[in-house]
Amino acid sequence: MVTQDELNEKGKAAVMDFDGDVVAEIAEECISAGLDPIDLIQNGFTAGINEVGTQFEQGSLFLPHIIAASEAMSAGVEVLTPVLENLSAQAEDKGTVAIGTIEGDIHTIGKDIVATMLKVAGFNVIDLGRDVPIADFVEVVKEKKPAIVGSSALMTTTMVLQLQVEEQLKEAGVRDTVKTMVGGAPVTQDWANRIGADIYAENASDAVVKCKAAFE
Ligand code: HCB
Repeated sequence: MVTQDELNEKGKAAVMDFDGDVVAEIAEECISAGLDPIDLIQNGFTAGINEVGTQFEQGSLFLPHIIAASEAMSAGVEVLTPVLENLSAQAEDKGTVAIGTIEGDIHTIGKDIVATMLKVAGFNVIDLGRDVPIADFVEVVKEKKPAIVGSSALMTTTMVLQLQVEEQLKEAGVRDTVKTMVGGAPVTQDWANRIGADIYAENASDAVVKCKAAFE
């Protein structure tokens, strides 16, 4: 019987091989072996895509490789999503979180994982999508009154727009009605402190823990 660590290693390798069919098979294996899909996403698939990102940065891989790796990862996440949604149906209602990838940024994988994990934990999630105009973050706070509004930024160039979310919420007079959460690879606790965001989440598990704490 395969162990979680072995499966995670296989998942990482398959993402790095850009092989969506094998990634999907590994996801199926996870379900049939009764292993943890969240562990596989975080410590298998995500580890693989981060390694591809590192090799891209070092110049040994190129953009088509990143596209292929993200498609391979998505094939696995797609297989695991119904299992995760089933878990979310069993969780008690914890309140509403709106989340989106910020204006100018089309990276969705991390935001989608955070959204799925929050659903699994019992939050009602409003997914704003990607490349979300700052005005839409403000609008959703006014209209839907979520307890938390989260933004995801994967680039140093788009991360700066998280400050705009803070400022435009203040200008609209609704900053005090909501907690803000920021995340994404270049985002840090220090950045969150500097812009006045309430929550910094390093990864999806951290987002769940901190969103739960915000409701207590
Ligand atoms: Co993209 N890309 N990319 N990319 N990409 C990065 C982000 C670079 C760092 C790669 C590099 O240079 N080393 C880089 C950004 C550099 C910078 O900071 N300036 C980069 C670049 C430059 C670009 C393009 C401009 C490339 C080009 O066209 N020349 C272009 C961007 C266009 C645009 O957005 N306008 C681009 C495109 C792409 C895709 C489309 C090929 C693909 C995205 C596919 C998709 O998302 N549907 C992609 C990918 C996959 C990456 C890397 C390799 C991986 C990102 C990822 O999915 N990680 C990334 C390198 C890297 O980050 N290491 C690279 C896995 C997820 C699970 O991690 O950090 O997103 P995560 O999310 C975590 C965590 O941060 C937290 O929880 C998540 C789950 O644990 N979290 C939150 C995330 N959001 C949160 C929000 C919250 O409120 C709370 C917590």
